[in-house]
Order: sequence, then structure tokens, then C-alpha cells
Amino acid sequence: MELFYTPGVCSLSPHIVLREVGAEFDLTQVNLAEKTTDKGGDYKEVNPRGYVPALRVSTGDVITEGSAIIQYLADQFPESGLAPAAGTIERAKLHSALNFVAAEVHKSFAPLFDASSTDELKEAAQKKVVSRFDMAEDMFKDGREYLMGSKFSIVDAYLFTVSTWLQMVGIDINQWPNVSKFADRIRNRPSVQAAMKAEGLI
Ligand SMILES: N[C@@H](CCC(=O)N[C@@H](CS)C(=O)NCC(=O)O)C(=O)O
Repeated sequence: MELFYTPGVCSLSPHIVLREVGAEFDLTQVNLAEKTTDKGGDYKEVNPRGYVPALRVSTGDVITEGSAIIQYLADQFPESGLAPAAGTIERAKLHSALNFVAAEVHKSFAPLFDASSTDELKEAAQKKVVSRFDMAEDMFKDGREYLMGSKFSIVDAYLFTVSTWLQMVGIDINQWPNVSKFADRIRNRPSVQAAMKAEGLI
């Protein structure tokens, strides 16, 4: 498999999951400004949408959209236990959490990383990010260690990834004690340390 990634962005989530499941994979770095790869390729030939992540699998098929990629990986390596079986209520709950992280948390950061955003837009986006992390904090209120309960799953890799952006946008993660403890717990996983080292983040 080949993961198309850019250091520190949302592609860190499938990168962590690839290491969690023990898959063999290559990393290809994408320059998002130029839409080129570090192997001299045109990234738009891989993903015409031009954004990361993308995963090329052994058949040559390319899977795009982070949530779809990490579900695919969990399903390919069921022994990893990173996602419940398809069709179960537990899987529906995982899907719901993935959609929450993708559509509500991840996307709330977008105006803060967009150079063309006005100060007004950035202020509104900061408020939205805070409100979405309030919701994430609430998901841990029963004392659970991971988003889906007592066991690490693919959605934890995704929430961890987006939580690393808080510092970049000047929001203190410590205002959410549960999310902060969660992020420390995930950061200490060997797969996460390895992925962050490979991306030059630590
Ligand atoms: N809907 C996509 C969004 C992916 C996304 O937002 N990727 C960002 C990095 S976190 C990116 O590549 N941005 C560059 C661009 O949009 O050109 C997904 O969930 O995978």
C-alpha cells in the first residue's frame, strides 16, 4: 500500500492506523501547494481533488477521504480489532463518531488555516472549534479512555490528529481535561510515536 501524506495534517490519522494494523506500506509526501509528490509525480493524477490523504492499494485502486481509508484498513485487518464488524450497532456508533470528527471537528479548523480568511471569519472559526471540542469533551464524561469506550479504535487516531492542531491555532487543550488526557494517552502509543517521527513532527 502507498499512503499519500503531508506532515502533520489529517493524513497523520491513516498513517497511525497503517502502523497500528501492522500493514506494509510506503509513504509518498505531497506538496499541497504545488500538488506534486516527492517522487516527482503529479498528485492530481492520484487524487484529482488535490488533497490528502489518499491510499493506493495492491489492486491499484486509490481510496480517498480519511474516514473511508481508516475504515478500509480496519476491515482489511480485522484481527487488529480497530473497528467493530460492519452492520452492527457498534459499527454504526463508530461511523457516527468518525463523521463527527470529520465534519464537525476537522472542518471547523479550515478557516484558521486559510490565508484568505478575514479576522472576522477566523474569530468565528475559533469559537466553532471550541464548541466542537466542548462536544468531544462531553463524549468522555463517563470516564471512558477512548472515544468508543475502553479500547483504542480508528476514530481515536483521527481525533488525536485534529487535537494536535489546537496549539497551532492558539487554543489551549488543557481547558478540556478529558481531551487533554486522551491526547497524551494516544501520543504515547508506539504507532503514534513512530508515525510522528516518520513525518518529522517529533
Ligand atoms: N474530506 C477530506 C478532507 C481532507 C483535507 O482537508 N485535507 C487537507 C489537509 S488536512 C488538505 O489536503 N488540504 C489541501 C487542499 O485542500 O488543497 C477528508 O476527509 O479526507
